[in-house]
Amino acid sequence: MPIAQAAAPVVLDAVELRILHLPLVSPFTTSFGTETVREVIVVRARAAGGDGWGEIVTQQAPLYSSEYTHGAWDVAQRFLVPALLDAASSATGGLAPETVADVLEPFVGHRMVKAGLELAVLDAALRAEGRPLGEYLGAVVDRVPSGVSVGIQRDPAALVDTVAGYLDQGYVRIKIKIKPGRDVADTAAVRDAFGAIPLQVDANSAYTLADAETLAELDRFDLLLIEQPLQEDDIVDHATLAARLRTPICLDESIVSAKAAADALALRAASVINIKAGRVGGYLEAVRVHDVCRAAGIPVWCGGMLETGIGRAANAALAALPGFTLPGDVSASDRFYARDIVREPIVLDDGHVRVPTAPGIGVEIDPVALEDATVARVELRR
Ligand code: SMG
Ligand code: MG
Repeated sequence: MPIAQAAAPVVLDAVELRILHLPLVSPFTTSFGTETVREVIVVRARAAGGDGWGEIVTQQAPLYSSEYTHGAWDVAQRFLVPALLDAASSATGGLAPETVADVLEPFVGHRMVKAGLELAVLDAALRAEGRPLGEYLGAVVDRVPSGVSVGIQRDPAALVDTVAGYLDQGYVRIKIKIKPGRDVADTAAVRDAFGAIPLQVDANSAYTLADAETLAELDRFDLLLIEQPLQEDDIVDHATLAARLRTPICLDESIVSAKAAADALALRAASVINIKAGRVGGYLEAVRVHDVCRAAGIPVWCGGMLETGIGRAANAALAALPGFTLPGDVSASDRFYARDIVREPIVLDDGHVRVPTAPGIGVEIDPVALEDATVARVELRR
């Protein structure tokens, strides 16, 4: 469903950007590398009716996608924030959150930056109106099932130990990262140790069609899905692979818009879609991806980008939409961080995460935690 009731326009006085460094509780290894500190940008929209918060989910290096933090930092200050401030001045009567994407549209790409800016404006608008983000986006449940994404470990035995810890905490679905040479044995170890738990794997683009035989070996594990086995642009190859595997293919990196989702479905390149607001340019485009998939009968789930409490709260709201029929990577704050930057860290309750009900994203920033994590700060005005 499209957004039922638009939000009121926001007049922006300034936009504050901060680069944060947040240490991870344990290293996170994927097919493209290991992270020990999350480098992320937090956005504060300083609006006449009060502040709004957003998060730009780029990583330190362009390994997951072409976006990266210092590129985001530059393009935001040089192009995107000035355009936003111009469009949202008192002279224009302010800017409705639903038109942020139109204002930023002339600038090609940089979707994670656009998503973070849009969320900050949306949060400011909804807080001023006293409306929770979940209600605004069309949430139909008050809590969402929580899955966890488990990085590649030293060996399959270490992976089994790590997964056991998350199952003890109550996570209802396990996703393990795989890469060539760390796929079949790792998956077999988890299946053997824990039986018929909901299990899926994520390759982060590490394979080519030449690996189809190896990937077909995963069929015997009855996985929920295999996520993004091939490169971002390999839509036709994904369709070829999908025809050869019994395991459903889910696309993550490839789905950068609702149009990309519609195209991938038309080509039968995927039968499940991972939705991340950052990757598609915002929560409003994420709702449109959801709508495309729901109309096509394609299940979706909410992906994660190691968000702080800001993005994590917003993801819980998004994951409460009716098409999100699979558990998402919407885990508790303490999955990644010893200390979150919000006053109400996201917690696990019986394997679920609560959809915030307070206005806007529904969490308050902890100013001391924010300040302690800040390594760079800039404020832009008209
Ligand atoms: O936030 O729980 C989370 C992370 C989930 O695995 C996760 N994200 O490809 O889906 C993915 C990755 C992208 C970030 S990897 C550094
Ligand atoms: Mg992924």
